[in-house]
Amino acid sequence: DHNKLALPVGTTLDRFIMRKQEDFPYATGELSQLLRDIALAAKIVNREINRSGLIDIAGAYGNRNVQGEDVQKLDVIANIRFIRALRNGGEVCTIISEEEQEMIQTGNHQGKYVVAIDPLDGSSNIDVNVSIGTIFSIYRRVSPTGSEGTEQDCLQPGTHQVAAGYVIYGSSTMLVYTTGNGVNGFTYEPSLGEFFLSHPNITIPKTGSIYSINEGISESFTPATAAFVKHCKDQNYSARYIGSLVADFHRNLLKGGIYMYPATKKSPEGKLRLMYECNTLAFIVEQAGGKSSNGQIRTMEIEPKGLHDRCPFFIGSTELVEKAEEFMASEF
Ligand code: AHM
Ligand code: MG
Repeated sequence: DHNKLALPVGTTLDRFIMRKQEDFPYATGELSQLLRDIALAAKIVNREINRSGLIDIAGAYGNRNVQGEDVQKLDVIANIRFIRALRNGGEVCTIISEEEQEMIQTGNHQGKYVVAIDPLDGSSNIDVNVSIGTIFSIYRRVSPTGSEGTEQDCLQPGTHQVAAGYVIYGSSTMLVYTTGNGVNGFTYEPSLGEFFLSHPNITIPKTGSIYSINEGISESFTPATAAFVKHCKDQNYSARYIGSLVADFHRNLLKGGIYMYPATKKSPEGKLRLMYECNTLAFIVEQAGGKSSNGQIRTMEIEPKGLHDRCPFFIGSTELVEKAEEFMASEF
């Protein structure tokens, strides 16, 4: 059965998506098309990011470039690029974006999918040449096709995701995604304009010795969070915190570790967003053999109430997340 054979390193993303589709005999190819649309937008955004230092495109919103046009921030540009790609691709009826308060209707009433996206996460890192990322989740709409997507289509729990992924614009650009059948990573070769399979079947180590949390705000940690961080130090774990979620997650995924953005006094629900940050990475980490929760409830089982809900976030190697949950149990 050739479909079940692992595809070799070096397979292009397009070919990989095509071959994976063959594993589902009745697949119509719409999800495959949608993944290709996202990959194309990622290439465009990657190009803009790489040029940002040169053409001052990263200037403050409202600046003017040499042509006298308004210069837009990269997160605004990324938002425009991804929305355009999803609208033109035709498979998506509705988009949730970190950049926009309301649902975005694409006008594709036949589109069967809903996408939740943070087009460019870690924007405070752009100006200082630190890795940034795009984070996306794909859901099947629940309302019938033929009209706009509804709030019900958008507010589905993470367990309903059909695909999830991120792009990391780092020392190299990578796209990592899952359709619920393991996690695969593709590295971008800019001179060829292609993503190539470089990290087949990613699995996260069962445990690790890295903890990632913003300790600058430790004064506002709850006692349980503070106790768990103390535990990490007692174990002599390394502290690693870039402040760019995708980059911090990606490192811990490959090396093992735990990333935390807990509830704080200032933000009792934490900082990160359920729909296009936490659920996305939760699906990926579980597919890689790891774990994600709010300290008690599995992230993907949290019922979303609003498009931009936040939740406390503990994600990474299974043993470390379970240890964190033991500490957090005193708070629930
Ligand atoms: P952003 O969406 O405004 O870019 O913020 C999200 C970022 C994440 O990338 C990162 O994990 C987190 O905020 C860092 O927050 P903090 O600076 O509070 O540690
Ligand atoms: Mg963000």
